[in-house]
Amino acid sequence: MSAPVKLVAFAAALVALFAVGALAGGWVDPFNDAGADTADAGHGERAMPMGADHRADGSSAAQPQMVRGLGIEQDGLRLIVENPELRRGQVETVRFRVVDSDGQAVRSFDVQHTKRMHLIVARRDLSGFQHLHPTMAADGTWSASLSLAAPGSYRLFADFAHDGTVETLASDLRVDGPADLQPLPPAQATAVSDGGYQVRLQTGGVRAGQETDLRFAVTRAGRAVRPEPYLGANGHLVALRDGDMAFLHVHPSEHAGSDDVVEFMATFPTTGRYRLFLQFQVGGRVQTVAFTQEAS
Ligand SMILES: [Cu+2]
Repeated sequence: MSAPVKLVAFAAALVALFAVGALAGGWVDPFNDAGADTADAGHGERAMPMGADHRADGSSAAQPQMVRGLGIEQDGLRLIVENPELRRGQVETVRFRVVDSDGQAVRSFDVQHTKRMHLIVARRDLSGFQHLHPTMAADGTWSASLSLAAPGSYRLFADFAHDGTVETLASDLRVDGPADLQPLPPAQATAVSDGGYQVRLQTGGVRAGQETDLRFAVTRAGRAVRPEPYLGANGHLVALRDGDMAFLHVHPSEHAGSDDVVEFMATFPTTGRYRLFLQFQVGGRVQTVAFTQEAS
């Protein structure tokens, strides 16, 4: 072996050792091409494109985010609502877009629960829940018809997945006028949906920070009702925290669909009160029913 070839081999061995060490230490920087400039490895500027490192970091983190929807920005994505002032009782078109860190409208969204965008609206007192599926124009602007019957401050949640990461961004909507704000209803095991179905919530007591099984049984006139498929499951659940409207991560239970019970898993991050909005479909019509849930 000539001297230069030996040197190259030595350098390559060093690079390999470095890579093994980095892997063993659980630290891998995919943007630092170790072969390109070994003298500089680990020093100087390292280009870390916004968002690109998120999944690598997120998957090694202890937990997926337990709450989302507390702000207009997350992971370099920002929600812009074009017309946050709506007139009371009027059917209006609410328009919004999601922009990246360069201010460019995002136009590629992943399908999540059969849709590319889920739009959730609720008043600050956790009343007036709506769940809509807006349509996107070619320029990335989403629009949906929305009517808010009562004055007050509302939260608009854009719930979507982009590049494999689920995001919930939220911004305020306002309807001018004297708001008749409602206290949060007390926790009760049964509630009636807007279409007259009786729903019973079964939990074995909810402890903050522990994953909880939420089982909903639907009946009509005393007979069990099996909901139809809705958004790729047998029901859809949104859970909002009283106080800051944090949007909880909820997912259907693994044994969902095994019987007439609509079942979800959720972790309530803190003690306090939450409002659960369950939607299910019967006879082609979506039913909405709400529960107050306390976590201790
Ligand atoms: Cu939806």
